[in-house]
Amino acid sequence: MGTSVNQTDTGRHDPQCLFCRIIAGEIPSDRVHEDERVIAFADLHPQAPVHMLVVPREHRRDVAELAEDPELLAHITQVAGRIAADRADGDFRLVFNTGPGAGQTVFHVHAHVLAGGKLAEGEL
Ligand code: D5M
Repeated sequence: MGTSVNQTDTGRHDPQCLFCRIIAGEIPSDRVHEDERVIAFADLHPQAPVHMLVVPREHRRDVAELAEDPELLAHITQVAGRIAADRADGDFRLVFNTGPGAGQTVFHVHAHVLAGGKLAEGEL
């Protein structure tokens, strides 16, 4: 109902969301992969030699919400593996910060793909 352009509630696109704006091409990013369901781009503050974010095109808040679409979640893990194989030795760490207490700062779900060296344990 209504004509609001803010479609957060539909789970599709939020014009206020940083990653929705990157997906729409309104904010530049260093894209390394894109397909019908996800895009992947370089993290602005890399924590590893290879640090990419895999982001579904549809706006969903976090991985708990993403779990409603297991195929999409599986697709994200496959894209992450391909990035690690193409850009590093195939080993990778996949991190979904979920909630402010866990360090999530952008509330459009994204998988951090960290690869390209011996990864230290600790905070992302
Ligand atoms: O991760 C959010 C991540 O998003 C954090 O590692 C920085 C990154 N970031 C923020 N702005 C940009 C832009 N414009 N391009 C690329 N990467 C960006 P979180 O898990 O939510 O803390």
